[in-house]
Parts: sequence; C-alpha cells; structure tokens
Amino acid sequence: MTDGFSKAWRLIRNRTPRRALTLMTAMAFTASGAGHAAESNHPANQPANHYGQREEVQRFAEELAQRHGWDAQATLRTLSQARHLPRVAQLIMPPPAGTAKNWAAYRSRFVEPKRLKAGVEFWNENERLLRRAERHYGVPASLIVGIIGVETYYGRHLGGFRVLDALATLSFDFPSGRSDRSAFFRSELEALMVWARREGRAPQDIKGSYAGAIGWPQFMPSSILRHAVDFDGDGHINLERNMADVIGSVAHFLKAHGWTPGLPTHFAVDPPLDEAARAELLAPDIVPSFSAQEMASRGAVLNERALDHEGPLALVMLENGGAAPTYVAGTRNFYSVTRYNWSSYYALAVIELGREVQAHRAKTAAACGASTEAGRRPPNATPRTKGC
Ligand SMILES: [Ca+2]
Repeated sequence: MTDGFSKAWRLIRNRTPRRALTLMTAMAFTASGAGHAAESNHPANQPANHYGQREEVQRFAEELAQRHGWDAQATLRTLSQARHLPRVAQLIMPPPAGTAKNWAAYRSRFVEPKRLKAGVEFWNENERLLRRAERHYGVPASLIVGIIGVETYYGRHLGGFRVLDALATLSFDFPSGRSDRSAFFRSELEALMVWARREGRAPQDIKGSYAGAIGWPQFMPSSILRHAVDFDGDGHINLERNMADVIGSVAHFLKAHGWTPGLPTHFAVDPPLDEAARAELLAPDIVPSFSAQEMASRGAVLNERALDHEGPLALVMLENGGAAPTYVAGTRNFYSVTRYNWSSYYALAVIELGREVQAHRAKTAAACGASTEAGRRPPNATPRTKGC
C-alpha cells in the first residue's frame, strides 16, 4: 500500500516486472511488487553483523529500548540480524524521467481475464467474510476484492524480501539521488519490531515487499499497528495467511480513511473545453473541492445523477500516453481509496477490477443457475455461485 504512483509508474514504464519496481513519489511505498523478491538476498558484500556494528544502529537500538522498555542489547541483537540488500536500494529509486503515464496500459495489467477469474474464486471462497466486513464497516465487497487483487493478485505476489533487511537497508543506507525517506523507514522498522513482539514472532522471519509492505493487503508495519484488525478474534493479526484478518483490515483501513457507505466513488464527466476553466478544476488534483454545480458552471458536462450529488467532486485526469486523457469526477469515496495508495490510477484500477469481478461473478452464477434449472432444481432456486 501507500504509494500508488510508484505502482502505476512501475507498471506503465516497464514491461519487465523486475525492472519495473521503482518508486515515483516521495510518499509511502507499496508492494504489489509481485514476484520480484526472489533475487533479493545475495549474500555477496554483506558482512555478518554489518548493521550491529554501526554506531547509528546502536543508537537506534538504544532509543527503541528506551521508548518501549525493551532490553537494549536484545534489541541490538535483533537489528544485527538485518542484512544490507543492494537490490532494495536500487528498487527504491525513481524511474527515469520522461515516460508518459498511460491509464489504459495500467488498467489492462489488472483488469484482465486471469485476474478476474482469480477474483471470482477469492470472492466465492470468502463470501461470508466479505459480507461480514461489508456489514461491519460499510465497505463494499467489490472494493475489498479490487484492492487485494491489485495489491497481490490474491496472494500470489506477496514479496519475498525479509522485511527486516529491506527496512534496515532503507533506514540506514537510503540511496542518494532521491529525496531522503530514511526517517520514514526507521519509523516503519520500529513499527515492525513492535508488531513482531506483540505477535511473538521474530522480525527476521517476516517477508514482504522491497519497501516492507506485508501480506495479502500489503500493509506497511505502521499501518498494521494503526489499522489492521483481528477480525476472527483469535488474538493475532496475520495478514499473510488469515483471510478474516486480511479482509477485515482492508475494510477497516478504508473506513478509517473516510469511506462513506452508499456514496458512489466517481461519475462520468466531460471536462471543460476552455483550457483555463479546465486548469482551474484540475488544480486541486484528487482532492474533492467543487460542487457538481460549480463544475458545471465552469463548463464540465455531468450527467443527471452526478448533478444530483451533494458532496464535493474532484476533476481527475488520467493520461493515456499520446492519446486523449480519461476524466472522472471523483467523490470523497474516490479520495478515500487513494489513501490506500496515493494515486488516481491505482484507485480507479481497484474500483474497476472490483466491479468487473462482481459482474463476472454474477454472470457465472447466472449461467450456473440456468444450467442447473434445466436439470433437477426448481425454477425459483437461488443460483449457486460455487462449484456449478
Ligand atoms: Ca486474527
């Protein structure tokens, strides 16, 4: 989670996934990094106890020990397990400038037949949990399914880096050449150690993305501490294996970031033809800032449903390389989705994947129902969605 631009850019700018893992913005970091981890742990040039011998790491261990009442030596011993990963330092670098964004290309990476099929399977397998999360947090199942599908392809791409290694590398050896985010990663390293301790797990056993995002929903450690929930009540939070915790945590995250039940995410819109008016509407970016009437008065064309919408809207522009951009009018709920990953490309991909999975699932269910009806089932029987 947390850095949609990077995800968008990685996927847009690079056809080769391994080369594609670079970050675009200075904010936050996600994983969907998908299968890029296997090559991460080259032992070459990584002296044992490299980090434990460094003064700043020793100081960091002392700070953590003081702040949390831990044993300083034991804390340093844990940090000493961390290995420097040159690959992580490479992957965190922004892509070369000058490549055009392309919504159509980005979308097609996610909304495609194999991922739709995997999404339907995930939904069918977790129908009860999704319904419970929807009831409890007011977040639609389709959105949860969309997020998990974009983040990790339903658990297929969890990332294979040791999170302790990745976060130590980015905390103490953040590469020069881009804005320094080492303070952010040090706080994530701290959060990892707090969470691991709470769970009774060794931090060095936890795997994730090159930026330290963990599990099916790719939560950064600080997000786990703040927003993950023990949705099955077993006393643990496990985002790597426990689907109740995965689904509940995604829904809780969105609710905590302003998701409003029943509010649409966006409406269709044609932007003003007048350049100055268009620029004015685009200025706040994805932050909903204009009423539907204010948009219309500047020349944007909205349908009736959008014109009836009472809350603020954002004119969101998604570039399509050299072709005409795509525009949507995003509501506060669209903005909520961008809190998961700071990108309109990410948000729209999540929303559209979720909707397509839902439609695909309904179609499959209808087909199943029809074929079963032709057999022995009474005409009014509810179509089954599984195993037909
Ligand atoms: Ca649990």
